[in-house]
Amino acid sequence: MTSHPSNRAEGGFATRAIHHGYDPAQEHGALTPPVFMTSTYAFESAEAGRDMFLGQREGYVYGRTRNPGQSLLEDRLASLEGGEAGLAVASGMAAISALAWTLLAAGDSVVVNNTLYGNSFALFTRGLTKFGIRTEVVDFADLDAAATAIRAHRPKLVFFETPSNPTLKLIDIAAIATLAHEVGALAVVDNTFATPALQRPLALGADLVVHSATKFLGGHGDLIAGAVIGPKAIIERIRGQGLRFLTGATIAPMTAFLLLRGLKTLELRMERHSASAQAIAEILSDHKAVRGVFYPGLANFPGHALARQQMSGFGGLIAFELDGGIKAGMRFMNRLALVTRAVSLGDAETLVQHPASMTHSTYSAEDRRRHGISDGLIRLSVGLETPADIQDDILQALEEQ
Ligand code: 7XF
Repeated sequence: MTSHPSNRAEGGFATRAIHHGYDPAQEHGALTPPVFMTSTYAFESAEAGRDMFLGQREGYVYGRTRNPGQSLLEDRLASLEGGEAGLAVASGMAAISALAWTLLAAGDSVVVNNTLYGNSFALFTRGLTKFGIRTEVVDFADLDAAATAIRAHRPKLVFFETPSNPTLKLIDIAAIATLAHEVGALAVVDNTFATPALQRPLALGADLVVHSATKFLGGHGDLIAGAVIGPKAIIERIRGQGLRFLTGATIAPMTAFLLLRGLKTLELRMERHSASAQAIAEILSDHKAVRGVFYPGLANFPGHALARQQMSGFGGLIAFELDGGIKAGMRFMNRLALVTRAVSLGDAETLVQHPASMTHSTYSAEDRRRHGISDGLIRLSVGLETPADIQDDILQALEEQ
Protein backbone atom coordinates (compact mmCIF):
# COMPACT_ATOMS: atom_id res chain seq x y z
CA MET A 1 0.00 0.00 0.00
CA THR A 2 1.20 3.50 -0.67
CA SER A 3 -0.25 6.88 0.06
CA HIS A 4 2.16 8.41 -2.43
CA PRO A 5 0.50 8.29 -5.84
CA SER A 6 3.42 9.70 -7.80
CA ASN A 7 5.57 7.32 -9.75
CA ARG A 8 6.83 10.10 -11.96
CA ALA A 9 10.40 9.21 -11.22
CA GLU A 10 10.82 5.87 -12.88
CA GLY A 11 14.25 5.94 -14.43
CA GLY A 12 17.81 5.22 -13.41
CA PHE A 13 18.94 4.08 -9.97
CA ALA A 14 20.05 7.51 -8.75
CA THR A 15 16.90 9.18 -10.09
CA ARG A 16 14.70 6.72 -8.22
CA ALA A 17 16.83 7.07 -5.06
CA ILE A 18 16.02 10.79 -5.12
CA HIS A 19 12.44 10.92 -6.44
CA HIS A 20 10.65 7.56 -6.42
CA GLY A 21 7.21 7.61 -4.83
CA TYR A 22 7.21 11.26 -3.77
CA ASP A 23 5.26 14.08 -5.40
CA PRO A 24 5.95 17.48 -3.79
CA ALA A 25 2.67 18.80 -5.23
CA GLN A 26 0.81 16.51 -2.81
CA GLU A 27 2.63 18.08 0.17
CA HIS A 28 2.37 21.87 -0.33
CA GLY A 29 5.30 21.73 -2.78
CA ALA A 30 7.69 20.69 -0.01
CA LEU A 31 10.80 19.35 -1.74
CA THR A 32 11.64 16.97 1.09
CA PRO A 33 8.93 14.71 2.50
CA PRO A 34 7.21 15.75 5.74
CA VAL A 35 7.78 13.86 8.98
CA PHE A 36 4.52 12.73 10.55
CA MET A 37 5.18 12.72 14.29
CA THR A 38 2.02 10.90 15.25
CA SER A 39 1.37 7.65 17.03
CA THR A 40 -2.27 7.24 16.02
CA TYR A 41 -4.65 8.23 13.21
CA ALA A 42 -8.22 9.52 13.41
CA PHE A 43 -10.89 7.30 11.80
CA GLU A 44 -13.36 9.22 9.67
CA SER A 45 -16.16 7.04 11.15
CA ALA A 46 -16.52 4.07 13.48
CA GLU A 47 -17.22 1.87 10.45
CA ALA A 48 -14.05 3.07 8.68
CA GLY A 49 -11.95 2.16 11.72
CA ARG A 50 -13.57 -1.26 11.95
CA ASP A 51 -12.99 -1.91 8.24
CA MET A 52 -9.33 -0.95 8.53
CA PHE A 53 -8.86 -3.36 11.42
CA LEU A 54 -10.59 -6.06 9.37
CA GLY A 55 -8.16 -5.34 6.53
CA GLN A 56 -11.06 -4.34 4.24
CA ARG A 57 -10.02 -0.73 3.86
CA GLU A 58 -6.57 0.78 3.38
CA GLY A 59 -5.24 3.58 5.51
CA TYR A 60 -3.11 4.45 8.50
CA VAL A 61 -4.29 3.14 11.86
CA TYR A 62 -1.45 3.11 14.39
CA GLY A 63 2.21 4.00 14.19
CA ARG A 64 3.64 0.67 15.24
CA THR A 65 2.95 -0.87 11.85
CA ARG A 66 2.93 2.06 9.43
CA ASN A 67 3.72 5.76 9.14
CA PRO A 68 3.61 7.82 5.90
CA GLY A 69 7.38 8.49 5.88
CA GLN A 70 7.97 4.80 6.50
CA SER A 71 5.71 3.91 3.54
CA LEU A 72 7.65 6.23 1.24
CA LEU A 73 10.94 4.73 2.44
CA GLU A 74 9.59 1.20 1.91
CA ASP A 75 8.45 2.00 -1.64
CA ARG A 76 11.79 3.57 -2.44
CA LEU A 77 13.80 0.64 -1.06
CA ALA A 78 11.61 -1.80 -3.00
CA SER A 79 12.24 0.20 -6.17
CA LEU A 80 16.02 0.25 -5.61
CA GLU A 81 16.22 -3.49 -4.87
CA GLY A 82 13.83 -4.33 -7.74
CA GLY A 83 11.30 -5.91 -5.34
CA GLU A 84 7.53 -5.72 -5.14
CA ALA A 85 7.36 -4.36 -1.58
CA GLY A 86 9.48 -3.32 1.38
CA LEU A 87 9.28 -3.21 5.15
CA ALA A 88 11.37 -0.77 7.21
CA VAL A 89 12.02 -1.58 10.87
CA ALA A 90 14.04 -0.41 13.87
CA SER A 91 17.35 -2.24 13.17
CA GLY A 92 19.01 -4.84 11.00
CA MET A 93 18.53 -7.41 13.77
CA ALA A 94 14.82 -6.43 13.92
CA ALA A 95 14.55 -7.10 10.17
CA ILE A 96 16.16 -10.54 10.42
CA SER A 97 14.31 -11.60 13.57
CA ALA A 98 10.90 -10.33 12.37
CA LEU A 99 11.45 -12.28 9.15
CA ALA A 100 12.61 -15.46 10.92
CA TRP A 101 9.87 -15.42 13.58
CA THR A 102 7.19 -14.88 10.94
CA LEU A 103 8.32 -17.51 8.44
CA LEU A 104 9.52 -20.27 10.81
CA ALA A 105 7.83 -22.53 13.36
CA ALA A 106 8.99 -25.21 15.79
CA GLY A 107 10.21 -28.24 13.87
CA ASP A 108 11.46 -26.21 10.88
CA SER A 109 15.07 -26.09 9.74
CA VAL A 110 17.23 -23.24 8.52
CA VAL A 111 20.51 -23.59 6.64
CA VAL A 112 22.87 -20.60 7.00
CA ASN A 113 26.30 -19.71 5.66
CA ASN A 114 29.11 -20.02 8.20
CA THR A 115 30.29 -16.40 7.90
CA LEU A 116 27.64 -14.04 9.25
CA TYR A 117 27.55 -10.89 11.35
CA GLY A 118 28.02 -12.10 14.97
CA ASN A 119 24.49 -11.40 16.20
CA SER A 120 22.87 -12.90 13.08
CA PHE A 121 24.95 -16.00 13.83
CA ALA A 122 23.75 -15.86 17.46
CA LEU A 123 20.09 -15.47 16.40
CA PHE A 124 20.25 -18.56 14.19
CA THR A 125 22.47 -20.79 16.34
CA ARG A 126 21.44 -19.76 19.88
CA GLY A 127 18.17 -17.78 19.64
CA LEU A 128 15.84 -19.64 17.27
CA THR A 129 17.12 -23.00 18.51
CA LYS A 130 15.51 -22.24 21.91
CA PHE A 131 12.13 -22.45 20.17
CA GLY A 132 12.55 -25.81 18.41
CA ILE A 133 14.02 -24.52 15.15
CA ARG A 134 17.08 -26.37 13.88
CA THR A 135 19.98 -24.43 12.33
CA GLU A 136 22.60 -26.02 10.12
CA VAL A 137 25.80 -24.00 9.52
CA VAL A 138 27.60 -24.68 6.23
CA ASP A 139 30.24 -23.03 4.04
CA PHE A 140 28.13 -21.76 1.11
CA ALA A 141 31.26 -21.03 -0.91
CA ASP A 142 31.47 -24.82 -1.21
CA LEU A 143 28.42 -25.45 -3.42
CA ASP A 144 28.63 -29.24 -2.99
CA ALA A 145 28.55 -28.89 0.80
CA ALA A 146 25.66 -26.40 0.52
CA ALA A 147 23.70 -28.75 -1.79
CA THR A 148 24.24 -31.72 0.55
CA ALA A 149 23.08 -29.76 3.61
CA ILE A 150 20.07 -28.18 1.87
CA ARG A 151 18.91 -31.53 0.43
CA ALA A 152 19.43 -33.33 3.74
CA HIS A 153 17.75 -30.78 6.03
CA ARG A 154 15.03 -29.48 3.66
CA PRO A 155 15.00 -26.04 5.32
CA LYS A 156 12.24 -23.43 5.13
CA LEU A 157 14.87 -20.66 4.84
CA VAL A 158 18.38 -20.45 3.46
CA PHE A 159 20.20 -17.36 4.78
CA PHE A 160 23.52 -15.75 3.83
CA GLU A 161 25.41 -12.47 3.40
CA THR A 162 27.49 -11.68 0.33
CA PRO A 163 30.06 -10.23 0.61
CA SER A 164 29.97 -11.67 4.11
CA ASN A 165 30.94 -10.09 7.41
CA PRO A 166 33.88 -9.97 8.24
CA THR A 167 35.93 -11.95 5.68
CA LEU A 168 34.18 -10.59 2.55
CA LYS A 169 33.62 -14.16 1.35
CA LEU A 170 31.54 -14.14 -1.85
CA ILE A 171 28.53 -16.47 -2.18
CA ASP A 172 26.94 -17.36 -5.53
CA ILE A 173 23.42 -15.93 -5.13
CA ALA A 174 21.91 -17.61 -8.22
CA ALA A 175 23.38 -21.03 -7.36
CA ILE A 176 22.24 -20.99 -3.72
CA ALA A 177 18.78 -19.68 -4.70
CA THR A 178 18.42 -22.59 -7.16
CA LEU A 179 19.37 -25.10 -4.43
CA ALA A 180 16.91 -23.48 -1.99
CA HIS A 181 14.08 -23.59 -4.52
CA GLU A 182 14.72 -27.30 -5.19
CA VAL A 183 13.45 -28.05 -1.66
CA GLY A 184 10.83 -25.27 -1.55
CA ALA A 185 12.93 -23.00 0.70
CA LEU A 186 13.11 -19.22 0.50
CA ALA A 187 16.57 -17.80 -0.25
CA VAL A 188 17.27 -14.75 1.93
CA VAL A 189 20.27 -12.51 1.23
CA ASP A 190 21.65 -9.92 3.64
CA ASN A 191 22.71 -7.22 1.17
CA THR A 192 24.14 -4.82 3.78
CA PHE A 193 27.74 -4.83 2.51
CA ALA A 194 26.94 -4.34 -1.20
CA THR A 195 23.68 -2.32 -1.11
CA PRO A 196 21.39 -2.29 -4.17
CA ALA A 197 23.75 0.24 -5.75
CA LEU A 198 26.24 -2.60 -6.33
CA GLN A 199 24.20 -5.81 -6.17
CA ARG A 200 20.54 -6.77 -6.61
CA PRO A 201 19.96 -10.29 -5.23
CA LEU A 202 16.27 -10.46 -6.23
CA ALA A 203 17.21 -10.22 -9.91
CA LEU A 204 19.60 -13.15 -9.37
CA GLY A 205 16.86 -15.40 -7.96
CA ALA A 206 16.81 -14.59 -4.23
CA ASP A 207 13.35 -14.34 -2.64
CA LEU A 208 14.01 -11.79 0.09
CA VAL A 209 16.68 -9.20 0.80
CA VAL A 210 17.44 -7.89 4.29
CA HIS A 211 19.51 -4.89 5.32
CA SER A 212 21.10 -3.29 8.26
CA ALA A 213 20.12 0.18 6.99
CA THR A 214 22.30 1.54 9.79
CA LYS A 215 25.23 1.15 7.39
CA PHE A 216 25.61 2.36 3.79
CA LEU A 217 21.87 2.96 3.21
CA GLY A 218 21.79 5.59 5.96
CA GLY A 219 25.41 6.39 5.22
CA HIS A 220 26.09 8.93 7.94
CA GLY A 221 26.36 6.96 11.17
CA ASP A 222 23.41 8.79 12.71
CA LEU A 223 20.70 6.13 12.83
CA ILE A 224 19.86 2.48 13.52
CA ALA A 225 17.40 0.83 11.11
CA GLY A 226 16.70 -2.26 9.04
CA ALA A 227 14.66 -3.42 6.07
CA VAL A 228 13.23 -6.46 4.29
CA ILE A 229 12.37 -6.37 0.57
CA GLY A 230 10.55 -8.99 -1.48
CA PRO A 231 7.14 -10.21 -2.70
CA LYS A 232 4.24 -8.16 -1.31
CA ALA A 233 2.43 -11.18 0.15
CA ILE A 234 5.46 -12.19 2.24
CA ILE A 235 6.34 -8.63 3.24
CA GLU A 236 2.80 -7.97 4.46
CA ARG A 237 2.88 -11.23 6.46
CA ILE A 238 6.10 -10.04 8.13
CA ARG A 239 4.52 -6.63 8.84
CA GLY A 240 1.33 -8.22 10.20
CA GLN A 241 3.14 -10.67 12.49
CA GLY A 242 6.88 -10.03 12.80
CA LEU A 243 6.51 -6.29 13.22
CA ARG A 244 3.00 -6.01 14.67
CA PHE A 245 3.13 -8.55 17.50
CA LEU A 246 6.31 -10.64 17.42
CA THR A 247 8.88 -7.83 17.76
CA GLY A 248 7.12 -4.43 17.76
CA ALA A 249 10.43 -3.12 16.42
CA THR A 250 9.06 -0.06 14.61
CA ILE A 251 11.22 2.45 12.74
CA ALA A 252 10.85 5.97 14.17
CA PRO A 253 9.39 8.59 11.75
CA MET A 254 12.52 10.75 12.07
CA THR A 255 14.74 7.75 11.32
CA ALA A 256 12.76 7.02 8.16
CA PHE A 257 13.29 10.65 7.13
CA LEU A 258 17.05 10.44 7.72
CA LEU A 259 17.22 7.23 5.71
CA LEU A 260 15.39 8.82 2.79
CA ARG A 261 17.95 11.61 2.93
CA GLY A 262 20.85 9.16 2.99
CA LEU A 263 19.51 7.15 0.05
CA LYS A 264 19.68 10.20 -2.23
CA THR A 265 23.48 9.96 -2.33
CA LEU A 266 23.79 6.17 -2.10
CA GLU A 267 25.04 5.55 -5.64
CA LEU A 268 27.54 8.40 -5.47
CA ARG A 269 28.82 7.29 -2.06
CA MET A 270 29.21 3.64 -3.09
CA GLU A 271 31.32 4.70 -6.08
CA ARG A 272 33.65 6.66 -3.79
CA HIS A 273 33.73 3.98 -1.04
CA SER A 274 34.61 1.39 -3.72
CA ALA A 275 37.32 3.47 -5.43
CA SER A 276 38.99 4.42 -2.13
CA ALA A 277 38.82 0.84 -0.81
CA GLN A 278 40.30 -0.57 -4.03
CA ALA A 279 43.32 1.74 -3.74
CA ILE A 280 43.85 0.88 -0.05
CA ALA A 281 43.46 -2.87 -0.68
CA GLU A 282 46.18 -2.63 -3.32
CA ILE A 283 48.48 -0.66 -1.01
CA LEU A 284 47.95 -3.22 1.78
CA SER A 285 48.60 -6.11 -0.63
CA ASP A 286 51.97 -4.63 -1.58
CA HIS A 287 53.03 -3.85 2.00
CA LYS A 288 55.70 -6.02 3.62
CA ALA A 289 54.01 -5.99 7.06
CA VAL A 290 50.75 -7.41 5.66
CA ARG A 291 50.20 -11.17 5.54
CA GLY A 292 46.93 -11.25 3.60
CA VAL A 293 44.18 -8.97 2.30
CA PHE A 294 40.54 -9.87 1.75
CA TYR A 295 38.88 -7.56 -0.80
CA PRO A 296 36.60 -8.63 -3.67
CA GLY A 297 38.28 -6.16 -6.05
CA LEU A 298 41.71 -7.83 -5.81
CA ALA A 299 42.42 -10.11 -8.78
CA ASN A 300 43.86 -12.81 -6.48
CA PHE A 301 40.89 -12.80 -4.08
CA PRO A 302 39.10 -16.19 -4.27
CA GLY A 303 35.69 -14.55 -4.88
CA HIS A 304 36.94 -12.03 -7.44
CA ALA A 305 35.45 -13.71 -10.54
CA LEU A 306 32.09 -14.17 -8.79
CA ALA A 307 32.16 -10.56 -7.59
CA ARG A 308 32.69 -9.38 -11.18
CA GLN A 309 29.71 -11.49 -12.20
CA GLN A 310 27.15 -10.52 -9.56
CA MET A 311 28.29 -7.07 -8.38
CA SER A 312 28.79 -3.82 -10.28
CA GLY A 313 31.44 -2.57 -7.81
CA PHE A 314 33.43 -4.09 -4.98
CA GLY A 315 32.33 -2.00 -2.00
CA GLY A 316 33.98 -0.23 0.92
CA LEU A 317 34.95 -3.09 3.27
CA ILE A 318 38.42 -4.63 3.51
CA ALA A 319 39.72 -7.25 5.94
CA PHE A 320 43.41 -7.96 6.40
CA GLU A 321 45.92 -9.67 8.61
CA LEU A 322 49.32 -8.37 9.66
CA ASP A 323 52.41 -10.54 9.83
CA GLY A 324 52.58 -10.07 13.57
CA GLY A 325 49.01 -11.39 14.06
CA ILE A 326 46.75 -10.03 16.78
CA LYS A 327 49.48 -8.13 18.67
CA ALA A 328 50.57 -6.25 15.56
CA GLY A 329 46.91 -5.66 14.70
CA MET A 330 46.18 -4.01 18.06
CA ARG A 331 49.31 -1.87 17.73
CA PHE A 332 48.23 -0.84 14.22
CA MET A 333 44.74 0.13 15.45
CA ASN A 334 46.19 2.18 18.31
CA ARG A 335 48.56 4.09 16.00
CA LEU A 336 45.80 5.30 13.66
CA ALA A 337 45.05 9.01 13.95
CA LEU A 338 42.40 9.80 11.31
CA VAL A 339 40.87 6.34 11.00
CA THR A 340 38.49 5.81 13.90
CA ARG A 341 38.40 2.73 16.13
CA ALA A 342 34.70 1.76 16.09
CA VAL A 343 32.38 -1.03 15.04
CA SER A 344 29.73 -0.48 12.36
CA LEU A 345 30.47 0.35 8.74
CA GLY A 346 29.30 2.38 5.77
CA ASP A 347 29.76 5.76 7.43
CA ALA A 348 31.47 8.83 5.98
CA GLU A 349 34.25 8.22 8.53
CA THR A 350 36.77 5.43 7.94
CA LEU A 351 36.28 2.89 10.75
CA VAL A 352 38.52 0.08 11.96
CA GLN A 353 37.66 -2.81 14.29
CA HIS A 354 38.82 -6.25 15.42
CA PRO A 355 36.13 -8.89 14.58
CA ALA A 356 37.31 -11.62 17.00
CA SER A 357 36.93 -9.38 20.08
CA MET A 358 34.16 -7.10 18.78
CA THR A 359 31.56 -7.78 16.04
CA HIS A 360 32.13 -11.56 16.05
CA SER A 361 32.68 -12.13 19.77
CA THR A 362 29.32 -13.99 19.80
CA TYR A 363 31.10 -16.82 17.95
CA SER A 364 32.96 -19.20 20.25
CA ALA A 365 36.73 -19.25 19.68
CA GLU A 366 36.28 -22.71 18.19
CA ASP A 367 33.51 -21.56 15.80
CA ARG A 368 35.66 -18.64 14.67
CA ARG A 369 38.56 -20.99 13.92
CA ARG A 370 36.28 -23.48 12.18
CA HIS A 371 34.65 -20.76 10.05
CA GLY A 372 37.80 -18.92 9.03
CA ILE A 373 37.58 -15.78 11.23
CA SER A 374 41.15 -15.56 12.48
CA ASP A 375 42.15 -13.79 15.69
CA GLY A 376 44.52 -11.51 13.77
CA LEU A 377 41.90 -10.23 11.32
CA ILE A 378 41.34 -6.44 11.17
CA ARG A 379 38.29 -4.99 9.38
CA LEU A 380 38.34 -1.60 7.72
CA SER A 381 35.26 0.30 6.52
CA VAL A 382 36.74 2.80 4.10
CA GLY A 383 35.01 6.16 4.39
CA LEU A 384 34.60 9.23 2.25
CA GLU A 385 37.54 11.33 3.44
CA THR A 386 40.18 12.55 0.96
CA PRO A 387 41.67 9.23 -0.25
CA ALA A 388 45.31 10.33 0.24
CA ASP A 389 44.60 11.22 3.89
CA ILE A 390 43.19 7.75 4.63
CA GLN A 391 46.15 6.13 2.85
CA ASP A 392 48.72 8.25 4.69
CA ASP A 393 47.22 7.38 8.06
CA ILE A 394 47.21 3.65 7.29
CA LEU A 395 50.79 3.77 5.99
CA GLN A 396 52.10 5.62 9.05
CA ALA A 397 50.31 3.15 11.35
CA LEU A 398 51.97 0.25 9.49
CA GLU A 399 55.48 1.66 9.95
CA GLU A 400 57.82 -0.42 12.08
CA GLN A 401 55.35 -3.30 12.20
O1 7XF B 1 20.86 -4.29 13.96
P1 7XF B 1 21.87 -3.60 13.10
O2 7XF B 1 21.30 -2.47 12.29
O3 7XF B 1 23.13 -3.26 13.84
O4 7XF B 1 22.29 -4.67 11.93
C1 7XF B 1 22.74 -5.97 12.20
C2 7XF B 1 23.57 -6.42 11.03
C3 7XF B 1 22.97 -7.21 10.07
N1 7XF B 1 23.67 -7.64 8.99
C4 7XF B 1 24.96 -7.32 8.81
C5 7XF B 1 25.68 -7.81 7.62
C6 7XF B 1 25.58 -6.49 9.74
O5 7XF B 1 26.87 -6.16 9.53
C7 7XF B 1 24.89 -6.03 10.87
C8 7XF B 1 25.51 -5.15 11.88
N2 7XF B 1 26.92 -5.12 11.87
C9 7XF B 1 27.71 -4.14 12.60
C10 7XF B 1 29.19 -4.44 12.33
O6 7XF B 1 29.51 -5.52 11.77
O7 7XF B 1 30.02 -3.58 12.60
C11 7XF B 1 27.31 -4.09 14.04
C12 7XF B 1 28.23 -3.51 15.02
S1 7XF B 1 28.40 -4.58 16.47
